[in-house]
Amino acid sequence: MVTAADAEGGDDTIAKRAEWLFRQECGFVAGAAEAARLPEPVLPEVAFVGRSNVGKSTLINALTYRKKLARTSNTPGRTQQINFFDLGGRLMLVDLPGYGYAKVSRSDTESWGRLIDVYLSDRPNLLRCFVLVDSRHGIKDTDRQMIGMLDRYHIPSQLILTKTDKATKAELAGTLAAAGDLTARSPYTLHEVYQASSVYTQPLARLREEMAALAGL
Ligand SMILES: Nc1nc2c(ncn2[C@@H]2O[C@H](COP(=O)(O)OP(=O)(O)O)[C@@H](O)[C@H]2O)c(=O)[nH]1
Ligand SMILES: [Mg+2]
Repeated sequence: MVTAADAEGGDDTIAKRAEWLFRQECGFVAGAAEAARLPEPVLPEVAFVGRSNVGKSTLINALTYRKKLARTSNTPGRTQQINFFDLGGRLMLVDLPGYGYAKVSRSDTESWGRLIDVYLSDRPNLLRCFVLVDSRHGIKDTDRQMIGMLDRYHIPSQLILTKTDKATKAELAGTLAAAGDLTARSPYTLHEVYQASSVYTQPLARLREEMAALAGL
């Protein structure tokens, strides 16, 4: 097998390995709207979750240097399925359906809960769930509920503040403070809080390194 180190001429830093990993082929594997359609839990897996429109699809595209891998949309609340993307046969990237969209019906909210519940309750290969929060809007009750759910399932979570290019300094500082409070209180949430933007993508390198490490590279 060609390893990341080989591909990079033996230059074996985590930064290089992460860069290598995220430039590997990445393909859509499955879209599961029901538990029966979930792919086998074979690869190490990381999931992305957050309120509708928070920038999940945009982040997955930016991380993988692609434009249209995960569908981005201006119409929130549409993707009610769990989408799986295989990155180089090393890591599964999982786009969970967004929550907290006001116009979604109660029955849709319930089916969202059931699907997420089934997925989170029985996914031994799920190594981390990244919870995305809009850096302008701060942490909402639905985000706290999501973190609470991940805690109950003992799934390590980590916050990513999105759209930092659009936030004022005061908004970002407020969201960072709230994020600090939350991570201090939530037993399964890592303390490091990431920032992400589709405009200033340099900080994404750190996030890729974290995921490459989870993939065992
Ligand atoms: N300026 C800016 N816009 C963003 C960023 N991330 C996402 N968006 C926009 O926010 C909207 C929702 O993004 P999308 O990725 O579809 O959100 P999702 O519903 O969480 O998957 C789209 O119009 C994106 O172009 C960002 O970092 N900066
Ligand atoms: Mg999306």
